[in-house]
Amino acid sequence: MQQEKKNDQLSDGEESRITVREAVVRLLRAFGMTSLFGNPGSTELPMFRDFPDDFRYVLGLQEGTVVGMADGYAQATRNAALVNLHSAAGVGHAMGNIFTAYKNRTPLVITAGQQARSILPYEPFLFSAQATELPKPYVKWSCEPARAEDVPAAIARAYYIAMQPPCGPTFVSIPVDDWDRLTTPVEPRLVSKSLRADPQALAALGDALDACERPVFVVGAAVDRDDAWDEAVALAERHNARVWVSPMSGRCSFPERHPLFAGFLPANREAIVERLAGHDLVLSLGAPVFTYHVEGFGPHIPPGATLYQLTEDPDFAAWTPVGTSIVASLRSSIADLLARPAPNARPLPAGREKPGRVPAGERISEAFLMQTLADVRPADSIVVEEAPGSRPIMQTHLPFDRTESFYTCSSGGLGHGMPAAVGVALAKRSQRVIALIGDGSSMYCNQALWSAADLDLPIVFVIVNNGCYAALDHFAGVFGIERAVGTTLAGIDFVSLAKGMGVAGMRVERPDELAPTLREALASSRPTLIEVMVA
Ligand SMILES: Cc1ncc(C[n+]2csc(CCOP(=O)(O)OP(=O)(O)O)c2C)c(N)n1
Repeated sequence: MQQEKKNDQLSDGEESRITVREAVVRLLRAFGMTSLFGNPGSTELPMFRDFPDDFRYVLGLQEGTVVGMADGYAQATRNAALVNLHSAAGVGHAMGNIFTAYKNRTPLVITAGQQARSILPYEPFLFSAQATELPKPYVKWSCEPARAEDVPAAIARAYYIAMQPPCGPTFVSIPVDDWDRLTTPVEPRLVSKSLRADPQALAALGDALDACERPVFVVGAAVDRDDAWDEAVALAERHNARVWVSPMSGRCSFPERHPLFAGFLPANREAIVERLAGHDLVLSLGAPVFTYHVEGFGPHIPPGATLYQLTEDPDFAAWTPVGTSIVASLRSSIADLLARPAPNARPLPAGREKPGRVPAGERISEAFLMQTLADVRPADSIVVEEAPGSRPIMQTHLPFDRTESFYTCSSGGLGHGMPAAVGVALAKRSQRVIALIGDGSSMYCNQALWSAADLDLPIVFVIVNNGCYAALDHFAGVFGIERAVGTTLAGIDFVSLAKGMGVAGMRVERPDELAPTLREALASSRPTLIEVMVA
């Protein structure tokens, strides 16, 4: 009797049943996720048995590269990107860039293959034990649905969670036999994302801003990510506040040639307090307070200053050690602050000192390289950077002053920049993308070169070849180490490497060759790698 009832229920809506694959394809289409970044294996093949004509498979030749490309694409399109990885080993390879996507707050829906449900008890070849645990804690949500029928609903949930600020990667492990099972379609829904600030808390911040005498702002990646660039500039101008960039910010969130721009905060507690000294109010916009790279002691902000933090990230708010945190969307909160009556005018504070012109010299210096890039790059070009030792020099000589013009990883995990440049270029076909990469960093996910050639993306890869891990040699001093081991990497021929991957390669050794070579590469319709031998 009970069995009969169950069968009746199962037949309910039978006529509307479709395969799990079809239900997932419909959802992905509705979410605008028709580019699939992947590297396939046997456990993933049935996912796209009949690959839809309106979908694009973006092949990466190693899973770190796959996730890095998806990260760049998601950031540049402001929508979650879809990733498909091979069961356990593929997820393992991807882990470094999953960590980075988590720190970048990049929305990704990551699917991974799993062995067929019926053979899971027998430890089958290529299966993933505890599949949902493997990417933790660097995914916001992880699931292997209990039934094949539940896969589409899991994909929908993964998408909404990935897109909810703070955005980030989510993970769905899918047994290979699920795709041909029948299920009922899942309708896409509107899940609103904006977090409006508590009006009382925001009014208190507004009052404090109006009443203070020497305000300073610290901007983080979330300003650019939340499309709050214009609002942040307007708020700084209204209060004549100096503006620093938070340590290790992954995006450019304030025009670096603006008279109020002060510079980049180092990831060091005492040095931050020193830079912010003399201000009576510190307003952190879309940034952690603060990201430290070295041990430090004493206060986190200068004595006498009050800190306010406006962040979309409840976790940032929770671990911030001092002051008042308001969890809310950046753009709407800053707009609300701008809607208040204008405060009394304050004097314009001193801006950042302009760097002098760098002479060409006998050999190419990193400063000369950055200056030349600033001279020749198109105004609307985008730079994706992963050149750790060169970064302070870039910050001095290669300024950015537009929204969505600069990307780097917020995690410090190398292997993001090269593939992220491919993802950004795929999303922004009308703009030039320059990947500025250290020689050491370029070796972590250099399969990205092949993808750039495969996708015919005219990216200019600039390899800063100093023959070593300079950042580590510098950092050794923090620990009182005179000579670090394992930091020399001479003997790599980057031009041959590029050519082997289908990318044009050129080497530049003389300062006078630099600008013409960069111009030629920027004019090319194909990807080019320029190996710059720096002193
Ligand atoms: C995945 C990963 N492995 C190792 C490191 C440690 N690390 C930090 S900087 C660096 C050197 C990078 O070398 P390169 O790209 O040549 O830049 P340079 O330091 O010479 O400017 C290394 C190995 C890291 N950050 N991430």
